[in-house]
Amino acid sequence: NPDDLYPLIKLKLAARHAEKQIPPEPHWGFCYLMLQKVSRSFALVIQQLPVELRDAVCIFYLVLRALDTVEDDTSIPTDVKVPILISFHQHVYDREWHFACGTKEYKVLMDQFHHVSTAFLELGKLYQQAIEDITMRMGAGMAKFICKEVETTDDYDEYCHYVAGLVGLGLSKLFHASGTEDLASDSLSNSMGLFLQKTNIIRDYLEDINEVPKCRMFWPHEIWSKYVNKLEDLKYEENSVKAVQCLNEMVTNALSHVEDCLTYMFNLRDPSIFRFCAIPQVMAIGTLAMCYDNIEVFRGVVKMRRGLTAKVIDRTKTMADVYGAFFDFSCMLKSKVNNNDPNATKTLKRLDAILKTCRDSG
Ligand code: RWZ
Repeated sequence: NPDDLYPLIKLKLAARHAEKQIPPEPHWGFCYLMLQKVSRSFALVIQQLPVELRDAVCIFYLVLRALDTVEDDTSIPTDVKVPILISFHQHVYDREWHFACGTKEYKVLMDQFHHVSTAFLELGKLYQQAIEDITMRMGAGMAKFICKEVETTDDYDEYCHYVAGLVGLGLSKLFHASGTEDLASDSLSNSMGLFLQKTNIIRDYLEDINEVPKCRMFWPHEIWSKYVNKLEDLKYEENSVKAVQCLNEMVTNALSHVEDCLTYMFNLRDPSIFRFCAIPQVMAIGTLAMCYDNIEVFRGVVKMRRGLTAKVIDRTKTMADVYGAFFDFSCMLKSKVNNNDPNATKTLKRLDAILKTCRDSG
């Protein structure tokens, strides 16, 4: 029983129930408790959304988290897994449906999935349709990539589209359904997800490569094969010059999405939706600035310091703040570019374009 495991979170939830921020029914209690457990940072930014939208985003997140738990569970044979991924969007409507997999808090989520279905069925029809549509497309995309390696940079963009770009498309639909926002274009919404996903993929190199039993890697062969013969060779000391050059090319690739992200955020109206979108984006550019030319990415996980994270959350309120932060982190990146780096020209070109956008608009 998750309620016994996390007394502190339970206390916090009780306080929020008392403030009428969470519906009192047990399925909603379970969903918000689960959200806290599986993603502290997401639970933090979701809190500022208007109530109706927040409930939809919470369920959207948990449904995708459950889908991801199925994809991630290496003990499920492919011939069992693929049909589940493909039909997952239908199970969301079925309070009786159940599939045991995953470990720890993800196992709890799967075992108690009926709470998520129950909450889903209480959402407005438009929210339900948006969540179903994205779940269907993400499940199909995950199934496609189970037996497919990330070979080219196009594959990389395609994989990131399924696991993150579609989240962007879905969120844009939920924002629009809530009434305050215009419907953003698919292309800009996709970029919002790709920028975050690519940043995570870069930052998590070591975590992913050391994963047992199965290490699924998302760095595209087309990029790393210019520097090493095997992806795991990047972590060995003797390859550190090549490793950092490869890392810098990955960062340069991620920077290609920044201008779309700035346009997307510029078009938002509601201040709470704006903050919900902007905080993770500012953290991402900050993370890229820390990772660039940093051999530590191959030695451990490079994370923004707690204090810097708190600063970002506190100081990301308006578009001017976002331009300011992207400007500062791009300057920091620019100062780290070494003329000997094989992609220096391309990196500087992308950074200068971002700096110009921030200067002209901010
Ligand atoms: C705000 C328009 C949050 C777009 C992408 C941002 C995050 C990285 C993590 C879109 C369930 C979320 C955990 C799907 C598996 N992508 N992706 C706008 C955005 C879902 C789990 C987390 C993936 C994963």
